Amino acid sequence: MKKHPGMEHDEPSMTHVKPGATGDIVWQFTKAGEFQFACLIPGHFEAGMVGKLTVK
Ligand SMILES: [Cu+2]
Repeated sequence: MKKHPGMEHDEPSMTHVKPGATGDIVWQFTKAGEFQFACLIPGHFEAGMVGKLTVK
């Protein structure tokens, strides 16, 4: 993302929200495990916009 900051992403598994707004993503997992999710805006992952979830 740092190499291509103008790159646009538009996938069903992602959403874009304005500051202070909210959005929804529906993920249907087909197997158990630990998964990471993160913001793709350059610098945001490093700033902590990342999370982990566990599917049991
Ligand atoms: Cu972000």
